[in-house]
Amino acid sequence: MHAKDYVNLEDAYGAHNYHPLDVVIERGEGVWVWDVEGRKYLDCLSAYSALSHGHCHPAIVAALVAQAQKLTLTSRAFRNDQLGLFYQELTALTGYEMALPMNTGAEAVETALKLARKWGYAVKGIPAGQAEIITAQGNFHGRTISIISFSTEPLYHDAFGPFTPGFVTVPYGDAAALAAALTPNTAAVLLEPIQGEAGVIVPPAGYLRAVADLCRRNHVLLLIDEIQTGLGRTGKVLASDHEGVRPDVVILGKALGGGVYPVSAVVADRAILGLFRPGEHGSTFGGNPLAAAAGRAALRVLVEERLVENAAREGEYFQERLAEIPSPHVKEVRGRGLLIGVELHPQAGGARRFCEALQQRGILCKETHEHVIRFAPPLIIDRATIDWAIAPIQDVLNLP
Ligand code: IF1
Repeated sequence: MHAKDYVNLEDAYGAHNYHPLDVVIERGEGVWVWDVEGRKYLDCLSAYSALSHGHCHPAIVAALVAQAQKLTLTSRAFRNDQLGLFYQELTALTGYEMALPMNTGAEAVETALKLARKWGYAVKGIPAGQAEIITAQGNFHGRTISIISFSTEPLYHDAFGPFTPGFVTVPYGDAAALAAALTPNTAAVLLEPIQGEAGVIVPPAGYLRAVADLCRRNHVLLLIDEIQTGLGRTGKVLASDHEGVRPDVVILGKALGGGVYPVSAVVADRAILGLFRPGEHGSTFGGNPLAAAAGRAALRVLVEERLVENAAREGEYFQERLAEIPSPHVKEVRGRGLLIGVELHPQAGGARRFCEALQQRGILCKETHEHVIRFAPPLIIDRATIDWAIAPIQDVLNLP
């Protein structure tokens, strides 16, 4: 079969809820993928940061295969020999006392929202059913009905009412606006430390610190969604670390599964995560032995291969090289570590055509919010590969 045959199959039988590039990938190894016609590409999307360890990392695949040949699933009705070790290693790396495992990022976000509401009623004393959670304009936290209820993106939101109440939205990056939105019924604030989908929006220096101080002074939980920014992506274990902020609750996903399995989790201290009682929350696959083994391998590789440090060093270099490229189309190069956005002027006609041109030159990127090209390669990327990529990127950024 040729690429077109695979495209036709997907278009004939699959829901059209995406508009993918017509590249049909057959194999991945490290930062590289190959399509069904043997063409090689540098993956600069990393499955939206789920592939921070690179494609088919040998140690992670080996851990997955070994576990898959022993025990894959028990449900949480029984215990297994991987979950406790995964908890211990995840809480040690992130510096929290407890963890709750789920599968997708959205499930972990929903878990954090339920936890915040329960804390609001049980600890803060908010009247039943009146808990408010403050979120930011431009947020992206997943696709469930409750999460899109507070999305400010019409495409994600408008067709899916009625919406879940109890959410207040404020401008991102504006601590004063957030302070003004606080009420005695505010249970929590939910933020991304950098807004990924909104176009790699880095908030003003001091914003997260100011929000953390506001939360502490007003007895409000700070929930930080590190699903895309966490686990080394921005050059720190957690993006919140750039501002010395220790959120009350951290939400993880994507790279936590090492690129081989859906693994997400919520981490927090006992005073908060200890509030869940048996039966109040759960998931068929959450914390399964295969997920826990994949998660353990992902954390082990992150530390042993010093991916956080590599993301800091190579991310700074990549961003500098991108910023040096002369181009009539580029408005701004921004980001942290290996989460980089190149914003184009509206006159450039949208980032999609540049991503298609990059594909022709062996680089796979994804546009975000029409005018931004996101560069987020696996954290294992080396200097020589970045140097190789600059010439085709410069060529594309100088298309008419
Ligand atoms: C899509 C982008 C979108 C996330 C943050 C939670 C989730 C995500 C900060 C939910 C997921 C993915 C979802 C995928 C495209 C991608 C994405 F931001 F990464 F670019 F959509 F905004 N918090 N982001 O980024 O995690 O349930 O997907 O495991 O839905 O199109 P999930």
